[in-house]
Amino acid sequence: MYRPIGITVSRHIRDLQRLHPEATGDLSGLLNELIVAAKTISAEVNMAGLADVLGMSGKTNIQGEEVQKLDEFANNTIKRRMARCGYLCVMTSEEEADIIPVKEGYEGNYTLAFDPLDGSSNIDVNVSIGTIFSIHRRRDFQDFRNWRQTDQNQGMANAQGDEGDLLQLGREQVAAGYIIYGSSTMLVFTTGEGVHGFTLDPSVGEFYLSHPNIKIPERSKYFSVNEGNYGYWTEGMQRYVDYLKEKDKETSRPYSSRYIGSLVADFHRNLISGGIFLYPRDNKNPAKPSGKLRLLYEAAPLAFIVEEAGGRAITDDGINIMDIVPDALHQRVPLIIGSKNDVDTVEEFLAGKR
Ligand code: FDP
Repeated sequence: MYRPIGITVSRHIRDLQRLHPEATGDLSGLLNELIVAAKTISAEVNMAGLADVLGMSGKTNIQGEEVQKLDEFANNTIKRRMARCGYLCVMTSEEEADIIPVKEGYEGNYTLAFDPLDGSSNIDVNVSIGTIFSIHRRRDFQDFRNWRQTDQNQGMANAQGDEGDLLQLGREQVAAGYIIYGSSTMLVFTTGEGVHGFTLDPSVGEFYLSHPNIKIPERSKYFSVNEGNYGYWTEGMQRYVDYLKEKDKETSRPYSSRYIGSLVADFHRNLISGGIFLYPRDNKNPAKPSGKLRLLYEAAPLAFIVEEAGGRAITDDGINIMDIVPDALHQRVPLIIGSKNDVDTVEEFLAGKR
């Protein structure tokens, strides 16, 4: 069978590295290891109905949610592979209460925050789910690099990273991305040089560049929100969603509603076709006054991607997601993310200007 000669993701990563003559290759190595973990998870997800991997694991995670077997598999796959990859100093997972140390002797220059399998409630019903990741430099990046290049026996008492290395601004990310396990498996990521998408060819086990330099349309006609929560929203949010449903030819209203309930899948569709995703704060659950989605594992990495693609990500009080200083590993934030003009409009409603 004829196959076009595609650009593999590893070649693309090498090409990106060439743009930075000072690069050591560590970030490239880290991304490549993560991609191996993603392929392993993808293979397992594809077998979900056949192998005994559906259903609950019998455990509960830090969020108080029941852990599915596939969640646990994805978490362990990433954790075990990345703990010995040699490029990380500390990790955090949406599924674990505390920081995850790396294997002693394998400490490196970066940190990793990951949501191993986002959209877990969709696992058993064959709906797209995904893995999200966010990478920062350790805080003492330069000292650590110098130390490694010179005398390794002096100066750095502890090469392991700590919670402070993980609680950094979204704006400080050096890479972020997601793998969506959908009708095909796709990897979408940015290192701050545009957003690029790769599709997995399962017959050769390789990701090929299929969506170079993704740009999100400036204005869309789709909105994604769990409207079941309407009665719990602020008045500004209710008025905005009412506005989207009004008829007006000039602004292409009413918008169409598209909500999968799997953040990666909703985000991916909006990134490619245009759209706005909203998970605002609500007064349904007093224990979650800041909305549902997690800053480190969901909001910040997707905000980096959407900004690189020309879109915006804010909270429902107008704060840029990338500028929030995290105060806890599992911090939740209200999230409004998507096409630039749509985010501008909802911002006006929430600020009471409309
Ligand atoms: P899930 O609970 O299935 O894991 O953050 C988790 C998440 O899914 C997102 O992927 C999704 O966008 C959102 O929660 C769905 O929440 P609702 O069920 O409240 O709409």
